[in-house]
Amino acid sequence: MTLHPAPPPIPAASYDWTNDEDLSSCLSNEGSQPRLVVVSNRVADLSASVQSGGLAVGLADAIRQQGGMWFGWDGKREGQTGGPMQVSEHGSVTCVGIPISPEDFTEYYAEYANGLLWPLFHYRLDLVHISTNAFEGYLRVNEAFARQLMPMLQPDDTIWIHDYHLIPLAGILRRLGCRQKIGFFLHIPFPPPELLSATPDHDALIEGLLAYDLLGFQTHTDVNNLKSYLAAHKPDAVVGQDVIRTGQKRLRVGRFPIGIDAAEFGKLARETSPEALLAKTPVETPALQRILGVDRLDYSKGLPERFKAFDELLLSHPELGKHVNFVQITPPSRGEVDAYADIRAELEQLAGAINGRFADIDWTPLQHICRPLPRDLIAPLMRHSHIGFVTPLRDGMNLVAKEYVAAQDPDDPGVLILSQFAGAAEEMQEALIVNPYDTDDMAKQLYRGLTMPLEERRARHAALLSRVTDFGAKEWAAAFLKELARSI
Ligand code: GDG
Repeated sequence: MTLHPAPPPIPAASYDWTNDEDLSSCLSNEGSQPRLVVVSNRVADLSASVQSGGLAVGLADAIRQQGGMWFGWDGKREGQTGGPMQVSEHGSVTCVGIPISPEDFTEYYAEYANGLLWPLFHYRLDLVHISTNAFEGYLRVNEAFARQLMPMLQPDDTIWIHDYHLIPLAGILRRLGCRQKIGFFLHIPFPPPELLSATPDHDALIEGLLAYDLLGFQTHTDVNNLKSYLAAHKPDAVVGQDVIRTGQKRLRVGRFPIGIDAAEFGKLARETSPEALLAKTPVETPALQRILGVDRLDYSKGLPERFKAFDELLLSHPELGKHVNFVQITPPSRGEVDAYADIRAELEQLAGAINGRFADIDWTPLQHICRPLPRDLIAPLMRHSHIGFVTPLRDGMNLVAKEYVAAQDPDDPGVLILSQFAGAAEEMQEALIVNPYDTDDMAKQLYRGLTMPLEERRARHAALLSRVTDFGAKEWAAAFLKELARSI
């Protein structure tokens, strides 16, 4: 059967590891591989069952399989930057947590990383706050990371730095004498040059990126945005398919779409029966068909638009009343940033209006659960939901889309509705692809998903599942590290 029309051609950009047939040879960690040192803003708690953040989930899957050291902020707010580190062992992974002072937390994390870089990189200039102090705090904390990491490094280590909090880190490490290979992976989108140049620090950020040996992005669009920036603002840079040269410096660049451990997630989803699931969750029983959203509370996730689309679905299809419900799980994040308090208030108002209009004594149309649920409940909940509703306004990748596919029963799968602006849409064209700003069309696609024939659901799901399974967390890490090893 024919599914969607063929996806639009993807512009040529960089080495595409998803076509690398030799990849399986570098998936094994046997032999004398260099030690992997992962650095991210925060070290995830590898023993926790609740990790509501894509970086923690994706990286935890990858580093557990590879082993090594994971270095980052200890997550507390009362320490002194540069103070004593906390070291803990989790199987083959050593976790090292460093403290950050409350002032540094505010300037580096709340004001610069999440008050400027996050909205800017998600194309939200309207939410960007510019402050010189914040940039200085950002550099200061990156310097503290570098100074505490340096003495722990071994000569043959491979260093893999993650995400927008730590862009300047490689440049500082080099200044302190670090000679090991250093790669960088950006988990969030990389914006077009017109947007990036809205921050006065854009030159410094780009110089920071150019100090790495390998830059990894989620999508072709992100890679091309970096190349467009260099073409517009750094005429001395020579930009090839996979290689950038500036002066004496040569680095590689590539697209490495992050994945999940699909087999593990699928197993987790199968382990709990629908009856046991209902006994354990705050989700109501009577809905015949469930629409499910799972997102950190964040304005980039398109939640108000999603609520409005559900409202339009109920308005345009009154016959669905009492036959469908929408469960949105939204653990709060970054409460110290104003925009996050605003989005929460807006959602509470919308949810109240929708339930006020449609609810009945035996039916709550929209359940908005504003707290994290354990992963072993999220997975079966996804399996027993008819629609995975994943409609960010902009997203680096979006692991929830992949988890929803991995959780389904292939004989009777649900339907994924996916935003065209999620990085995952580049690989997941058999989903129902929607414009997350177009609430009318999203309502129509919800109806289409709820009424889709079994044969079509199976065909779409089979295509999606094979891709999610073939290019998972392990392949993502292996591909990045293989490319980093090739860099000079
Ligand atoms: C960033 C980028 C990129 C969510 N709520 C709960 C919960 N989660 C889990 C999900 C999923 C993860 O958190 C969220 O990952 P996403 O990828 O969807 O989004 P971000 O947190 O914004 O992640 C993103 C990612 O990094 C990786 O590179 O894909 O684009 O923004 O795993 O299941 N988990 C539990 N309870 C919850 O309530 N246990």
